[in-house]
Amino acid sequence: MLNRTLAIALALAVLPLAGTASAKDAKMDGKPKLCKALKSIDPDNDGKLDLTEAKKAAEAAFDRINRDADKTLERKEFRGRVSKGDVQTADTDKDGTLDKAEYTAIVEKLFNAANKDRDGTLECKELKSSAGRAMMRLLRS
Ligand SMILES: [Ca+2]
Ligand SMILES: [Ca+2]
Ligand SMILES: [Ca+2]
Repeated sequence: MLNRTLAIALALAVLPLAGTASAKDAKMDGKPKLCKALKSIDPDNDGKLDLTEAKKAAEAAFDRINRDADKTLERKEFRGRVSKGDVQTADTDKDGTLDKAEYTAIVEKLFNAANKDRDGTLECKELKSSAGRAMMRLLRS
């Protein structure tokens, strides 16, 4: 009698474990893997970043790092974030500062450089390329 009770108890203990295992398997497929870099700037959470999202993040970053709240980023505001070459190319009025249009133009350029498969979006792998990482630096707050 005691053995039979024990057997039932064991069976009951094992059952939920089996259920958990199959639920875990079902979770494996589905959404594309999200990378950490993407999480904060991908509002629709689809695992990829399109140019509209990148530009929006760039404009938000511009406002946050533009500490004196004028219309431009001075060198001390964009220092360490934008490479010297990118500043030279983007600073079309050659005043040594970047306005919002110039800042987002750099983001667009780096976006296109990183988007190797030309599908309109950046996936995690592309974000990890050197152009992708350079772009992410401009989107960070
Ligand atoms: Ca400024
Ligand atoms: Ca300028
Ligand atoms: Ca892509």
